[in-house]
Amino acid sequence: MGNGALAELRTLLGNDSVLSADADTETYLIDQLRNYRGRALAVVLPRSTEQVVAIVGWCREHRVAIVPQGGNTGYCGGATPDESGRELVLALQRMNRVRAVSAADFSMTVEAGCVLARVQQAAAEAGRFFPLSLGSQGSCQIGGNLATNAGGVNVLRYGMTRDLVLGVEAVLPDGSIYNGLSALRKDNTGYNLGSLLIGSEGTLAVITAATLKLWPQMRSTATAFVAVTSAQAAIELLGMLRTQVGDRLNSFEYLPRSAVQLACEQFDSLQDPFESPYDSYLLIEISSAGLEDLDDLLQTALTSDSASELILDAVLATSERQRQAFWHLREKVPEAQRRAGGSLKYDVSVQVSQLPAFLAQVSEWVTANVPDGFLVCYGHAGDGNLHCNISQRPDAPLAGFLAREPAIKRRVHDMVKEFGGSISAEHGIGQQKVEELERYASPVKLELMRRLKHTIDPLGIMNPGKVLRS
Ligand code: FAD
Ligand code: 2HG
Ligand code: ZN
Repeated sequence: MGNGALAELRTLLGNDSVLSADADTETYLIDQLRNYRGRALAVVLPRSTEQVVAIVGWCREHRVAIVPQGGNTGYCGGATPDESGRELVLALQRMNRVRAVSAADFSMTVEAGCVLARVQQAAAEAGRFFPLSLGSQGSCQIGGNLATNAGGVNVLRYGMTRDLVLGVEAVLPDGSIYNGLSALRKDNTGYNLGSLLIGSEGTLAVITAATLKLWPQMRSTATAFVAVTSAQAAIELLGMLRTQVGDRLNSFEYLPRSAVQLACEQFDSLQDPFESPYDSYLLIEISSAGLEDLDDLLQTALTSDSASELILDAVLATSERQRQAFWHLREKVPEAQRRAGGSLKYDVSVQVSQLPAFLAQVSEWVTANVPDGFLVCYGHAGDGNLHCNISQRPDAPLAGFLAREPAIKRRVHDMVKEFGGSISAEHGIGQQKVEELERYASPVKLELMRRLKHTIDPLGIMNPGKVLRS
């Protein structure tokens, strides 16, 4: 690649939109977990869909691969270029306009580079609610959320990102613009192409904008931190609550003692809600668009005779401050794990009813086979999604712990398979799980995925080596 080609790109986009000096590109070339580091020809920062079209045209002409990047908070290395130095990182941060909010349609259209927290805020300013909520919402972008089909803490009620999207605008590898932006609630005119792009992790197109579904703003909320007798009790309580509070149940998060203890040890600002330690905790939240006494509803549900048998202790948040404290305790767990040393991460799901048996089996296996680590298996229990993570013991050497990763991964993923679960519940495949997908997905699914990829991206310029082997 000669300097002339890069100069052409600068002419197309303007000098300040093409970064190539090491000091300017550094943060784009490494993932947030610091598992992947790549090199790139340059990082480009388009301001409009038309500029994305120009970049894709340039890439086709020069046979340069594109790595789309949002907030770079992904867990699987999907936004990190390879080590060749020949790929182009296309970062969407400057495409951050809220194009329209329609309170009447309960919809909004936003550019891909809008940070998720900004999307939530714009919806709230219009008296509406956008329910996608993740620990990374201050940095991840809506385009990245679509590209990974992100989950988070409200999936139980509202679904994954795919369920929150009405339409997508994207630039395809041939340079054409697919404009599926629309606030229509019903549209059965052929294949749902937007849905195909959601979850495609930058391997089929650059998502440039999306029309999102909005909901009424919540006016009543109740939040409880609950200690339960076991994971089995947690799932029984989930069933009871769903029948008693119905669709008001947003979040049902599971935390084992190891997660609560780790978070409290690593952050002085965090406090254990209880005086005595318990083995298993839940963070439960219900909300309603109406004015209702939800504290009373939740309290009644948690103190019924059948619920009392499952619950050891419970605290209802009596203020917004206490509610935030419960949520901080939950959302600081990933960072606490990072601060505490090495950790191995497995984002898996099983059917909700199988979660206790799965957890028991993983726990037993880790205790018996990973003496230098301990299980910190927490997450979105209401969706059957556990972050089945293993932290390094403080006195264990890091290198030895990490060296065991391939064997640990194989056993954890085999267990997931035996339970009929998924080896990637919400974080995607990226470059991290390409071989795992090949191993566990059905040949029919893989072949269809390869054919779709080849049809849409015959030159293989969209994020090669991610999701599927290039
Ligand atoms: P990036 O990391 O930049 O990119 C992710 C993938 O999407 C890459 O393959 C990239 O090429 C592609 N991509 C990005 N933008 C575009 C675009 N516009 N067009 C095409 N492709 C694109 N995830 C969850 O699902 N649930 C959680 O609860 C959750 N909690 C988290 C908590 C923390 C503290 C952190 C650090 C991460 C968490 N994540 C969670 C993971 C991550 O935030 C999500 O995967 C998020 O959706 C990634 O968005 P991003 O903008 O950072 O994307
Ligand atoms: C969460 O639910 C995120 O907190 C991160 O998905 C999980 O760090 C992890 O393993
Ligand atoms: Zn999660």
